[in-house]
Amino acid sequence: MEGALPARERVGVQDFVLLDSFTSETAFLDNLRKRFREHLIYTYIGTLLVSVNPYKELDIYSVKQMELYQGVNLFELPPHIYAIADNAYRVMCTERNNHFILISGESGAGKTETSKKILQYLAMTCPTTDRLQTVRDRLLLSNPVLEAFGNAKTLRNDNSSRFGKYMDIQFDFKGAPAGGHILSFLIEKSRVVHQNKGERNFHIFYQLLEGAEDELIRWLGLERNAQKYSYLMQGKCAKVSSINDKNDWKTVRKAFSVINFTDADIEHLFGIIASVLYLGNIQYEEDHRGHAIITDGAQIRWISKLLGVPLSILQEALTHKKIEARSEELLSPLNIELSFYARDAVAKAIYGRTFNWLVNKINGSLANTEPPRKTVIGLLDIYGFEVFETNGFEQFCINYCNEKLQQLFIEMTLKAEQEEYETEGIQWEPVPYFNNKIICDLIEQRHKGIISIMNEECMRPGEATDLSFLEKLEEKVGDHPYFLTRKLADQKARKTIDWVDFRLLHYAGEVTYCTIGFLEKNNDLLYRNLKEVLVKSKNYIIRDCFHASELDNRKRPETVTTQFKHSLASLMEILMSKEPSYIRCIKPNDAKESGKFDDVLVRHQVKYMGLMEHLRVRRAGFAYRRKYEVFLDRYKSLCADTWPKWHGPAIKGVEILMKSLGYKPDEYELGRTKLFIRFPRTLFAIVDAFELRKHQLVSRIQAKYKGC
Ligand code: AOV
Ligand code: MG
Repeated sequence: MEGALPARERVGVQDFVLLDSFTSETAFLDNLRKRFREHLIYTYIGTLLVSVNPYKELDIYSVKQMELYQGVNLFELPPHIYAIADNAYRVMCTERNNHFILISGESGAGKTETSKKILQYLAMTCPTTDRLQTVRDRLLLSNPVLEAFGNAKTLRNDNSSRFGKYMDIQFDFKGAPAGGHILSFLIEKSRVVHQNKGERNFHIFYQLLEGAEDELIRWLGLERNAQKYSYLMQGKCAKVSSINDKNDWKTVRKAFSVINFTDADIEHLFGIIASVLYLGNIQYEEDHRGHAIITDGAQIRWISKLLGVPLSILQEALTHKKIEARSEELLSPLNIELSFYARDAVAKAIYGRTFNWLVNKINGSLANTEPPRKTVIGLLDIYGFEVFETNGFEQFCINYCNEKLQQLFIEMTLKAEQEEYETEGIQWEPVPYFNNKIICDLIEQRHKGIISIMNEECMRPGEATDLSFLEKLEEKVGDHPYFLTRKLADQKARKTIDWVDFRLLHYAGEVTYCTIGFLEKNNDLLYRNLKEVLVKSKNYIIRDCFHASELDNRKRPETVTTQFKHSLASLMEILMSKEPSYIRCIKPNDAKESGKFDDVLVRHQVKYMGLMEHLRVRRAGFAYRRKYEVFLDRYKSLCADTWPKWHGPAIKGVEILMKSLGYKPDEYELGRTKLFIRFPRTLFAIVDAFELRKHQLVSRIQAKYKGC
């Protein structure tokens, strides 16, 4: 009888560090499985939190739970994302430094849900005033808007993030949320014009058709039936049982008003969304010279109205290309294929840029106008590693981004930690781990990496093709151990790789990429005359998004992967300067089912995330470390010999202090410049909680007297 088992047998341990046979992967998995069966989805490895997606609502996110975790030390309550958030918040308040919480895991593992719940926790539990209430609401409501425009149903996740998001929550000196800022990364705009079977376009299109007020629908000239729009029907699944588009529309609508959208903003914004739908329905036929002409003028008339561009010029731009010949501009008619290309390119461009406009607009409403010094907690929620039957340019970018985050994790935990023991002269048996830098280099190295090779091919318009790109790859990185093509493969692997594919051995598994479309998507060109039309649009969002300076031919725009590489590099810099907390999300099964724990799938994730290595380092290492001076300054009041002032060397003072605190010699080590404690005990917790309460009390008193 299961209920008769001792608690530890039944529910496992809440920190993997406490496992008896801690080095065995099987023991690790057993513990995770036991806990999952008991709906205990969170487990620590020291201060890192492992989360397994329950695929069902659990009663662990109530206001009561939030209150429970407030101001309580990490290990005093069952593992929870609230504990991680609270810990980051408390350290931020007491040490006045910046933090970030890195939430990672593959597609569908639960990153976005975790990030939303953490934001809710911080927004609900931090002190606030009436004025700050608005900031809090805006922070919370920015989520449904960005999800509506940036998430979509994929085969892996019904609410899959198709953009990367890094959000700074700014706190004032009282620890109250004072503002925020969002950085977004590379939205998957190809989804606007094409979806694979079983997938959808971005949620907002369906929400608009299902939920919008009759008046808006009429103004936009739309029909409510998604089947009428070609861009919405390629995946053949406009309706999804887990999604309520009508309700979601209501939330988005409410969010718009809180984020300060005017009626004009809404009209212009949805004018663009509707224009995308109309673009998708434009059809062409061939005239007797093989030139494309638009078959039905209804769509284009609506676009002309909604985007505020002259009909004839728009029509011309969707069927012609402007070319420069001897300082003269000529209009060359397009064939059907190129006209479709031009049509899709506009749809992608206006959607992608409108998304960026939206992020800026939200940032405007979250901007903190108060000058006092602020500290931040950053939340990173990106698109997770993904593998489909066919993987293209988008998966390449997404998986590259995940490689970079894994690299950051390794750099900041496994590598940095072990190097620190060495430099501090602490006795240490190195724990070997797989460093994925080799894959990051393969992708992003200057001149030699896949991105550089792709960019070089993009510089040869008219000559280069996706296949010539593949050949260049074979020539330049063909001997790399993590790269393979059909030509380079042995007999067995050859069967599984097509002639147009290349395969990368990512840290999270093999992915075979089909090169078709790589160059075009990397170039991301929009014909000049289409840009000219958009620059002159009367729709002010479009005008904000397309500047006349783009028409300057001398400037070659950066390719998509170059921009992405740069934005990831600056993200890494931002993160490296902050104190990290980690949440590693695990997907328990591929069927999105609750209660199902697929051993093979989970074991694979535990392996590639380096969780066993992390555990080994944690077990053998020290969870807490501080410079002697900092430690002494903070805790000297706890010992008569070091209070009020210690005059000798800091290391000596720390030694005396540690003894007086009752620590045994094997519980800590004294390094060259720092003190290392294996498992900091609740003593610090008491001190920390005391300090936080003191801090909050002082803030409240200050706030009270400020008004006098
Ligand atoms: P992801 O962000 O990691 O995938 P999500 O956070 O969107 O994954 O989670 C996928 C789905 O799992 C959600 O829509 C919920 O149905 C369910 N889920 C996740 N976490 C929880 C939880 N704590 N409690 C209940 N249900 C949960 V991706 O954005 O595709 O990489 O790109
Ligand atoms: Mg997500």
